[in-house]
Amino acid sequence: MTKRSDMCFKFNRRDLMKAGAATAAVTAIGGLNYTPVGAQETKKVTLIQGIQNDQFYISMACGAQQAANERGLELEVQAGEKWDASIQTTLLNAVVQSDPDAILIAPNDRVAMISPLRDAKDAGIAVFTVDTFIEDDSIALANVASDNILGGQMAADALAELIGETGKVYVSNTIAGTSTTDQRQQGFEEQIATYENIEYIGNDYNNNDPTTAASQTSAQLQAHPDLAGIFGTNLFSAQGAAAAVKDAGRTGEIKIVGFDAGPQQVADLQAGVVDALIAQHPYDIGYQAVNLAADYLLDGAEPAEKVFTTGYSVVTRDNIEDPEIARYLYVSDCSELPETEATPAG
Ligand code: T6T
Repeated sequence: MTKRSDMCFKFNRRDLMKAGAATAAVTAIGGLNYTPVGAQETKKVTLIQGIQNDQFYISMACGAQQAANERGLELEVQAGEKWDASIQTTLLNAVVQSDPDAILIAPNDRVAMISPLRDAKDAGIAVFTVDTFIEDDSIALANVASDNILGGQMAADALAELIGETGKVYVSNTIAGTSTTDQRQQGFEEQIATYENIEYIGNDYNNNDPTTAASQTSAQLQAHPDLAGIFGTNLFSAQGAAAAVKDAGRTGEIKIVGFDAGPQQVADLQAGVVDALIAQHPYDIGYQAVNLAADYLLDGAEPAEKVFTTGYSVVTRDNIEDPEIARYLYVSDCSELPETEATPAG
């Protein structure tokens, strides 16, 4: 089977978005809905994001909506207000009650979300994980995500280069048990250990809260006045680290590599507080995951692989104006997507 990631799609995202979702032939007569013989009912897919108000997941939802429009699926998007497995379990259970045909979810914890997702699968719902995964690969039909160990390694190499391969480095991480950020830290630690003149002083967990990330980073700056570099493992960690360095008046002196490419991160990069961003391709994750769900729901085709990996773009002040880079900056609303031709997946 040809994987979607192997195919090139040329389209204008915004025009297609405006075209709206294709609908199945459901007719209302006398207040009753019925589906004519031979017509297929519209399949319903619910995307459960990792958390609300995170431009990574907003961009992912734009790609998911685009694919839903193209494939004639109904898409609903849900998210909890905090990164918390118990809040997400309550939300997931409510979504299961609403009986969608498929659920796409970024699980908040690699272990705690196994059992609620098994219940969803047992209820007859097709489950796909996007971004994060769970430690049981018998539940989701596939995971669509970045290669997060690789991303952590890329961050280590970028930071090593920025600090001239010498000095102390620190990691601001989110919440242990989050598969993506666990793997980014792992990749970073493995790779940074290959630089003999770099000392890794360890990490803090900031509970996915930029204010906590900022105060923890400030404390590390006090404890290690000779700190050379910082890796923020996601959007909120990187934002918090940048705020602390700016506050300490040490912009440019301490190098920061941030994962993700939200608007505040881009502003920090342009202001010289952050030096490189490892941008994921969340639009492509959403686009590809909905297409996999459509293949399964509409054509009965199971995914050819268990894991589909999307790409990265390393964003710096030197390349940020390049349209091939700029199109991967995250958006707060789908209307902000560039008018350029897009090549989803990769
Ligand atoms: O980095 C992304 C995502 O990949 C991760 O799983 C959680 O944090 C983000 O959503 C950014 O805030």
